[in-house]
Amino acid sequence: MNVQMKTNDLESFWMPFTANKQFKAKPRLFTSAQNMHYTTDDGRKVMDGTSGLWCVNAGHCRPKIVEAIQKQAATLDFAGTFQMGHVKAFEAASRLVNLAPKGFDQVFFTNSGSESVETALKMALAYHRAKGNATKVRLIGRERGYHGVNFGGMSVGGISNNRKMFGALVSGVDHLRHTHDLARNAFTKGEPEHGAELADDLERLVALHDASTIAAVIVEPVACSTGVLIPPKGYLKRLEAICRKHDILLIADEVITAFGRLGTAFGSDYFGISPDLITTAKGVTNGVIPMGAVFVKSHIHDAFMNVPDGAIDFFHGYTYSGHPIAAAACIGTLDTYQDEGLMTRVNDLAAYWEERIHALKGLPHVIDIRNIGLIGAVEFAPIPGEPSKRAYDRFVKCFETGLLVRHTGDIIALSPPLIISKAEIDQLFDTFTSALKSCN
Ligand code: PXG
Repeated sequence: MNVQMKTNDLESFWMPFTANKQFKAKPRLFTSAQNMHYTTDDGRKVMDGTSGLWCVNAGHCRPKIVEAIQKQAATLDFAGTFQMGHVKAFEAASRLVNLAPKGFDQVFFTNSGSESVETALKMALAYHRAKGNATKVRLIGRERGYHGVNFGGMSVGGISNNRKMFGALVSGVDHLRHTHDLARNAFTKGEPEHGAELADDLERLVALHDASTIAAVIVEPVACSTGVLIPPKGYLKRLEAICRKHDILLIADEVITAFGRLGTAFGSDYFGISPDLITTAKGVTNGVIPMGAVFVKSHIHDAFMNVPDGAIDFFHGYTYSGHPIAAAACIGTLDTYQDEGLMTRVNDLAAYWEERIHALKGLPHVIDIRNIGLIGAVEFAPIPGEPSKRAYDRFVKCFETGLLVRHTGDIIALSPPLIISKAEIDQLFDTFTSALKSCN
């Protein structure tokens, strides 16, 4: 720690999803960033192997985004969007809609992935009610799913550590089985062969609850936070077909998979599905300013518009929905994505990425390697009695030797900015390999 940080109090900030005591005893701090790299408080460069927290898709401190924010802050710092408006929010929305899959003609702004999820779940309930199907109230998530930390998202989420401390959660929620199957699919390159039939689990829940009570199913196209579970071939299309059959809305939670991570603007494009609602955040503004966006198919939006003149159509929104600086950041981000072809750049990198990550097979304790687009994960055999220590030790080793990775349980996830070069992919895996070889 340098002198300046020593004078700062690390106690006051109760850090999220962090082992606070452990961290504050030996902190890891960044002070600046540029393109593919962070700089630490002791002046070391650390390659960003995770796009911050899966959000900095265009790399750090990119000029068009920085300029857009600076200019906006000096021009119109805040204007609300309840019964008022400002041009940047409308411009950002129409730019986003232009990038979206066919049929998504409206965007509802939030400030995070968690808020996008709450918004989409509320839209699903209110949609069915508006259509005269007020009994459709159940929400279906999936085991090991992550949909943020607010009550709706936590309830449809399927990670037990995120749920167990917080009471009974939202009622009327059920979960599909997850798709992780090491016995059949370990070391698969790309989409696993086995498990499309797990989508039929939705038929089980329909048989149990009856379709007349089910409003929506929410899934991540690739379940990233839980440790990168890639959908088995055909699984998502099969799930979509069952939703259609029973008039159940399909919500694709694309907080991570949207904005080029798989080589397409949206994960739904990649997998050839057409959900009813798509939740996004993170890459909307390259992670620079908090913003989320729910993309809405026109039949959903239109069902809300059948109200008398002057009546509010959706009793929902946030003070900062469409915040001017976030909207400006979004426009600067979309310009950067466009100028640099970042929505499709992964197509040129994915094969090399796959080759390099699968070359880790055979290193100590590695029990699975998974990849899709510019996402990768390595799963380790846990140390008996010390779950997640194996991945944590490797995460710390990587940080100390110049690479930022993410660990969850005994899995390490990789998701670098989409601007990464092949030489930087080599550097990333060279550092990662050394760390894996040097830890117990
Ligand atoms: N849905 C999905 C699919 C996400 O991945 C959220 C909702 C919630 O977004 P907010 O903006 O409220 O955090 C997420 C967030 C990790 C990691 O390392 C993943 C997320 C957040 C932080 C860390 O896996 N995903």
